[in-house]
Amino acid sequence: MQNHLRFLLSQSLIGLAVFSQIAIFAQPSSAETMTGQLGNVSAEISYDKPEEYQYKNVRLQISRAGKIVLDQKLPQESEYDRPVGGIYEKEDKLPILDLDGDKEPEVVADFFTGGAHCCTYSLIYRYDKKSQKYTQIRHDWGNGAYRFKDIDKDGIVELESQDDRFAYAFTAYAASAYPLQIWQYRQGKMVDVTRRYPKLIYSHASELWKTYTEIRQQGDDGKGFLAAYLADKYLLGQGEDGWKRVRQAYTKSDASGGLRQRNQYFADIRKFFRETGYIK
Ligand SMILES: [Ca+2]
Ligand SMILES: [Ca+2]
Repeated sequence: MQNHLRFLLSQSLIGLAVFSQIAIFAQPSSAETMTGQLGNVSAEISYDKPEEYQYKNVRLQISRAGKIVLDQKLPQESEYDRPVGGIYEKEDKLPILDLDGDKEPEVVADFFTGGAHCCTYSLIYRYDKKSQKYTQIRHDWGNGAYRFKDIDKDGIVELESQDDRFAYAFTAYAASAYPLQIWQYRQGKMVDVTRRYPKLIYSHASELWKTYTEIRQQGDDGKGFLAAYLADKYLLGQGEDGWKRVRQAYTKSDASGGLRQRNQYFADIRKFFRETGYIK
């Protein structure tokens, strides 16, 4: 349960941070800012004081040794799409860190598009020495969030998250569960490196299984958790063993559904796992 709760908590923390900001700064006027700095790189996100949950004139400025090298208005999906802090250090802190260990800091701007729980995304800016300009990629985290964590202790952070494609895939959102997903930022791209961390996947799978048994006792059929557990098992190269446990478990929970429904659920999993790359 713990991992799942932690992710839910981190999601609602983003919401809380945003709403408390709105509560404090109710009256409109001048700009709000979020800043960060590492070495000679500093950056600032600014926006008009939010009104009615709407954020306007969201701008990013990046400076090197005090000289502004990027100054642009950021594209928002809507006016509810807003910058969020709190993922790294403090709430008003804009993450600037060397994500790939090449001694050049990247700027990471996180956003929340608004709505009940969706969606968060990051804009990652890297400096191109040749053109002396910043280039940017966008990474979508979906309903979930992520955190920076140097998992293998090599001095370069990984971005620990969960596979959001599992939201709504087998059951309602509230009962959905997610396999572990770990990313590294390399040569300007995000690389899924989850399979390199079997110990973490193993304990993640154990947590999912534990939660599955808990929610079964509360009357949920556990379809979301079984699917996420099985995905973790595939990441470990233990798909067959995973299926064995899932088949045994889902027999028990099948009293009302019947054999057809069970077979359909398993077929849906196989199809989804092929589409999402868990089954190769
Ligand atoms: Ca770098
Ligand atoms: Ca690392």
